[in-house]
Amino acid sequence: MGVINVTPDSFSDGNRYLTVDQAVAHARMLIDEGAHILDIGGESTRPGALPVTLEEERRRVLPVLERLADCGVPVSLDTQKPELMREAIAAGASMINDINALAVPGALEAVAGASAAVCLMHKQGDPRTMQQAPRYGDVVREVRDYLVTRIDAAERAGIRRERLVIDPGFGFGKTLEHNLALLRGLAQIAALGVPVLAGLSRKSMLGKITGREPGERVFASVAAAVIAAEHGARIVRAHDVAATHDALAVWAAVTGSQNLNQ
Ligand code: 7PJ
Repeated sequence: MGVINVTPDSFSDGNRYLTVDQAVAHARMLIDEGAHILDIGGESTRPGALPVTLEEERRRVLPVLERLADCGVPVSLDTQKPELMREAIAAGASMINDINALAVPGALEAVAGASAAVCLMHKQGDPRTMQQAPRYGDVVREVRDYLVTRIDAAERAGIRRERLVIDPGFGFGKTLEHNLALLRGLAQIAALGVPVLAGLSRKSMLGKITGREPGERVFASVAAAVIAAEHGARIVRAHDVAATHDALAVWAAVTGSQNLNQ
C-alpha cells in the first residue's frame, strides 16, 4: 500500500504533494514502483497534529480520488470523518482506512451499505496527545482484544468480515517498547483470521532505533516491512514503494507466498 499525503503538515513528506496534479503524478509513480493499493490522506495524524475541517479535508482529497478512480489499483482513503467516507466511496474509493476503527458516531453506518473494504486500526488516545504517556498491561493482548470488539461492531452493523482489514496502529499511542512488542507478537493478531495491515514506514520508532530523520529511514522501513510480513502482515503501508516492493518480493520468493507481481 503506497501512501499519498495531501497534507501541508505530514511529518514524513508534508508539503510535497499539495496540488492535485502532483498527488496524481506521485500515485502513478507508486503504481509503477509496484504498489497494489494506494492510500490517500488529507488529515495528518502524526503526534501533535491538529484536526482539519470537513471542508478542507474534502477539498484536499476528493479531486485526487476522482482522478485516481480508474488508475488500475484499489484506492483507499485515510479518513476519520463519516461524511467523507460516504463521499469517497461514491467517488470510487475501494477502501476506507480509519485510524478510529469506525468508532466515531455515524462511521459504521457510513460504510455499512457499501461494498468497500475497511481498515480498523487501534490507537490509544488522540493524535494531539497520544504519545504523552501511553500505558498498557499486555499491549499485544489489549490491542488484539480491542480489534476483536471493533470486528464485532462492524459485523453487527452489517459489514461482512470479508471486507475487513485490521491494524495494530504502530506509533498511535505506543512507546518504542510497545511497538516492538506488537511487531514481535503480530502473529497473535493475524491469528484472528482477518488480514493484517502494518504501517511502520518512516515512523519515529525507526528514528529512535537508528537516530535518523524521517527521509533517511528507508532502510529501516524496509527491514520493518519484511519483519511485519514474516509475522503475518498481509498489507504493508509504505512511502518508499520501490524499495519495499523488492524486499517483499525476495521475502515472498523465499516463503513461497503469492508472487507480488501478480
Ligand atoms: C497509519 C495509517 C498506520 C493505518 C497513518 C504515518 C502516519 N493508517 N495512517 N495504519 N499511519 N491503517 O504515515 O506515519 O499505521 S499516518
